[in-house]
Amino acid sequence: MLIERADVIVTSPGRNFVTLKITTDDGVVGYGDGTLNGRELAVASYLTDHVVPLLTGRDAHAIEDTWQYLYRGAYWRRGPVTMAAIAAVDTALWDIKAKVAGLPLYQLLGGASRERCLVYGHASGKDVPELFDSVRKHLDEGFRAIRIQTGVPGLDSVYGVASSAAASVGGGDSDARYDYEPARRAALPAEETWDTRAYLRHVPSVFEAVRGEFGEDIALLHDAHHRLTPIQAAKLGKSLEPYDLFWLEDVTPAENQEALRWVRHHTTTPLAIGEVFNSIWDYQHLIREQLIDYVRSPITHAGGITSVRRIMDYAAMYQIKSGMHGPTDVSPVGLAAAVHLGLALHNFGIQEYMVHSRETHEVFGPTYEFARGGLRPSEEPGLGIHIDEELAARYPYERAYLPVNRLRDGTVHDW
Ligand code: KDG
Ligand code: MG
Repeated sequence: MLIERADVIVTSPGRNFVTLKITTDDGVVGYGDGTLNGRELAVASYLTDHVVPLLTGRDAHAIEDTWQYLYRGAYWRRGPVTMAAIAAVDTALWDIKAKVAGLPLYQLLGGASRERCLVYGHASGKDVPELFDSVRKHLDEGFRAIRIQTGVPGLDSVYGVASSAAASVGGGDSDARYDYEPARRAALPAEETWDTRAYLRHVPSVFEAVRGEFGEDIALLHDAHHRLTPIQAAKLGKSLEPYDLFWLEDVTPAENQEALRWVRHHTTTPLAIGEVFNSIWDYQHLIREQLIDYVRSPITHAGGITSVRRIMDYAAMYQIKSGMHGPTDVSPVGLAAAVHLGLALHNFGIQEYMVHSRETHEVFGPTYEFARGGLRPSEEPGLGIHIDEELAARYPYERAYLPVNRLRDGTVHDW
């Protein structure tokens, strides 16, 4: 079975997505997600100009060979654009293989290791009362694990905390949403002021309040968005120990793997990192030295199912689990792939789940199902995605960016 054609679909139903559609000479269609938030058109061009011309006529079943051909053949190793493009091809080929086999994809990855994938939702609020409303809404919907982010006294806005304006960018049900939309549509990125000392003073009191109100059972998570130095991160981890977090995420800038060693020496709060990583090499020391507890790389940004499964097999040797990135900028195609792999992985930990807008669901037609705090893929062959291309074409790309953080003196800061 040969690849007959590959087409790149760029659509923006509330936010931008890049999807690769591969069609075989037998007429089987597979989809892969290559969305890179704020840099979408770079992946679209990489695919259209440099990858699609190489795919025509290749064996659609030769997934590993195609992965190696695109990775090694590029000469230039790794990088988010390359790895998102390879991810799109790899995922689409797995979708095709499963459709040809007549099986849901997770069956080809080893079959189900659990009934469903535990997910965490995003609760946030400008202040503690608003945060409590958001936590209650998540509990009512059945979430058993919740990420907690709040505004910080003295700061006008904090990334990761929904304001009604930011939430509405996600489209659809703006006033019902307590999560946030990572990118904002605009010609330039928004700029926000950041103050680490104010943040470090405030966060432990928020977790104390949440545990006091909602008890010990819910799994609580927190994302520090790479903003801290190792010693600040160590201090935060220690100060949160009484509140028994499921994980503390991205405490220091991810590119400095050494930093995690310092954090690890000071705190028993579990650590998660890697949503900005795109290959197994980024985890070489973190995993072998057991400096983290959860791997955050999603299928969409780290070379697809083939390579994320490799990372997770390596992690399994050290009891490290998956915690794949799943914001709204990972499309329903990427989330479907994550849920199939997550269902099969022995060392699955948790899956991030920010619910996509109604418009996004209408375009992508995902068939995974949320119930009892977890996601489960449907039993249909392949990934379980049904893209309405006519509808997709009605949502043209719109420029959108993640915000930039500046310290009070104007210096650009990690966000
Ligand atoms: O595109 C980047 C966002 O998706 C990211 O900032 C969200 O940190 C994030 C998370 O954990 O979902
Ligand atoms: Mg994060």
